[in-house]
Amino acid sequence: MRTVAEICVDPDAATVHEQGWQSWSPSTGYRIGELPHRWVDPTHRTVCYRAESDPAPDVYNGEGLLAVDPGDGGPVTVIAAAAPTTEVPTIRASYLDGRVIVSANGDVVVRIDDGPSGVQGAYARWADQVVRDLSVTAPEPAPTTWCSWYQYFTLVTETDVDLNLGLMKDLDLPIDVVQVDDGYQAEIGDWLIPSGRFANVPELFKRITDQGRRAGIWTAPFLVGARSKTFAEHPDWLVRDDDGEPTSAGHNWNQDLFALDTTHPEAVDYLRQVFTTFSEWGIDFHKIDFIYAAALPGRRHENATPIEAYRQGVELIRSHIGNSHLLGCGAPQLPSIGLFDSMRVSADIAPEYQPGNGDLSQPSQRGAALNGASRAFQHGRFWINDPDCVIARPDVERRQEWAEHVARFGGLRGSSDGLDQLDDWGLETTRRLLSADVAKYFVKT
Ligand code: 9PG
Repeated sequence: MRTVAEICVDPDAATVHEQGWQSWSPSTGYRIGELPHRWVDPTHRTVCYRAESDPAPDVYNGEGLLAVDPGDGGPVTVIAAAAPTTEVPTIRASYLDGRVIVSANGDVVVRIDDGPSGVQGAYARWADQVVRDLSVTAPEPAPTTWCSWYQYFTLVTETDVDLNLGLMKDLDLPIDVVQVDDGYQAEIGDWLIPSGRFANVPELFKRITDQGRRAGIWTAPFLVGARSKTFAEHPDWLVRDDDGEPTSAGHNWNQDLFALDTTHPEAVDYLRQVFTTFSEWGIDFHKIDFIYAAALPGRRHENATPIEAYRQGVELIRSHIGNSHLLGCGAPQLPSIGLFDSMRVSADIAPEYQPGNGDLSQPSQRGAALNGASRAFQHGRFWINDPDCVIARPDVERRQEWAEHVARFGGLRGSSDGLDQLDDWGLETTRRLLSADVAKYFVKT
């Protein structure tokens, strides 16, 4: 780490803004002395934060991006990765004797910004510069979706999807894409083998497209679960530690997770087979999730940096899905610039306002809203922001607040209730949020 900036601040009014590594990493501003949001359970460090970055609890930490508002009316300082799609330095900040001292472990730019709209404005002007430098084309408005996750979770059945397909027709809801989430597949890594709850996955997608809607699917393409057939049959496809053991990609679904080596020719061939098959099934909307896995440090078949391996993996998927819509999730944010149509910018929404264990990377309205606001500047620049789905059924705590958040920050508009669960308010709110002309929400400075 070397010092890259020393900023004089008013300690009673200054704020330090952190931007986390990936979709679910808490990102927000703090008053000096306020402790930043961190993992509670260490397994979430790999799944929801940056595995290789371990800041002390009282040190502010941005992954490739951090901003300081001095609180005295002076300019905002933005410290950012100099080449955000190549190298994402860890940036740390601490307060000492009237100054915020910022250090980084790689190349950064330091921008002194005295333009309007505070930290969001300063971030937006930095992002404008990034997309100009990288020639990133402005995103198109995203289609509206219905997603199976936030009602049915992993227990979703083919019948559940059919029920909702019928209801969205009867209710005449403006849903472009029906996106089947986690649960259709036998295991994490075995994407072409159906779970016992689905009789015929391609036939289900055909019923979706026959109704005039687009078919969407969830995968975690760079994860391999310890229970999967892929893990048992192809241990050589995994990213490995220096000691030759498969690198941990964390733990979820009651099993250990590992990372697919996106530079291994056979793994590449497997991904080609999976996504080509999906295209044959008529799928043209892809939510690719837990994709931080491809950017974990470790040994790979080819001598690629983790970010190179990550981008190769996403570009490979892109090359097999034609003009389909690509939504990233659990995705390192800066390494994803220029690769996605839309991007989850937050932790998951949940019917609960507070996260169960207090960790804001975990499902909760509070955590989801936190990042949706602090990452608003990305919307319309890097991609369409996905603030996560609308859930509007009566058992959702503070549901009006969540609807207001999506109305304000939502680029991607999705519904994720069982449509039979909605009361009048829930249905009208869902209809209103899905009907909005979202292009007008693009933030411009
Ligand atoms: C499917 C879900 C949904 C959801 C995604 C993602 O262990 N974790 O910390 C953890 C974080 C997020 C998460 C699951 C687990 O949710 O964001 O929309 O697709 O996967 O499993």
